Amino acid sequence: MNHPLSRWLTAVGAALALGFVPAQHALAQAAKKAQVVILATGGTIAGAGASAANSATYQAAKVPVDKLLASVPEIGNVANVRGEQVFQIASESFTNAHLLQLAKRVSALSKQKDVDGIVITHGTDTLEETAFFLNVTVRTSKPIVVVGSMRPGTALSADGALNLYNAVATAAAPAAAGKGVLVTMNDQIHTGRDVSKAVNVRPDAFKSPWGELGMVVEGQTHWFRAPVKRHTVNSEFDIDQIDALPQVDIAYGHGNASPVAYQAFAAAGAKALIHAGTGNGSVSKDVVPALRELRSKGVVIVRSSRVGGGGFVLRNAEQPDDDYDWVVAHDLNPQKARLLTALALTQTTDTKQIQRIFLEY
Ligand code: DAS
Repeated sequence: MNHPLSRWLTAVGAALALGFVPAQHALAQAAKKAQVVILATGGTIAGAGASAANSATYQAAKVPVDKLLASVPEIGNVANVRGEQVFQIASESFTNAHLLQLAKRVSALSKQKDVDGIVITHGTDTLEETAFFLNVTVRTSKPIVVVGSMRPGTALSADGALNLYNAVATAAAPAAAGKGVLVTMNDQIHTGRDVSKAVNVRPDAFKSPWGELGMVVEGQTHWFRAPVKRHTVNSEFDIDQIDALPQVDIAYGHGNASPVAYQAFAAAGAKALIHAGTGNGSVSKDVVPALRELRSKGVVIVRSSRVGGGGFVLRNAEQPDDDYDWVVAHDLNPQKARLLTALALTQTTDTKQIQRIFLEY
């Protein structure tokens, strides 16, 4: 039994018996798994409540990213992941500075050869804004998935763990590439462009007025639609070239409306105002003169609608936008219109160009 071949066979037999070959197989498998980076920013998905019954009373932005990843070990089955704690805040407190910093980090990571996909864990309150902003400013076709949760991990039937697993599975899915920034919530895959938080206390909170793109079930993505508006690699905006956003504010349309809020925002330096109008973005006759005067002073006026849920603001329908030189937000809600207007103003103050941008993104 001293022959070299017999010694090799003995070694192989021992290796099989001790499981080393599966380890080599496992190494080969790991090498095939996508490399996904998880950027944590806070929110309920990192929240903690006092008891399991606290599904709505809790503190957001408590659990650090390493604990978040450790709480869902199954994500290691769908990708090789590593985490970064970018912020630890409730997302209602996001500022333009947070948005720019996060987008620049996403952009930098997307350029790394050892990064195949990026997941951002985020509070749900402004999740749609971040997803929309990344969709228009990060020039990559690699999957970027924004995810949150409606219940903290400490609650009965918490949704964060599966939402996170689904987000990683989607970021690791080759089919997710080139579809722009995605949002995975409640087993659904939404485009960051359309999705909005429509319910404030249920796991099925996120809706897209034109429908979700697909679903992710047991780690597999299933697609039924693809975005048609410009995004990521087809965008004229590049976060690497943007270091500040002009101030744009939003004022709500309602009965008994007054122009005071619009005038105050403009006096405080707003370069544009988003009117979150009733119905088709309509403007009260008591507000129109003030908006026309602000427009004459160079403030860009954008009509959006407070209605949400589908449809879009029609130009020159109930308001003579051409005469007033106003812009319509088309189907974008006020909070997304604020971001697109700010981005447009980094490049132009020409309202015809700004209107084009609203129709293309
Ligand atoms: N305050 C909410 C936020 O951080 C909690 C959440 O729903 O994530 O957006």
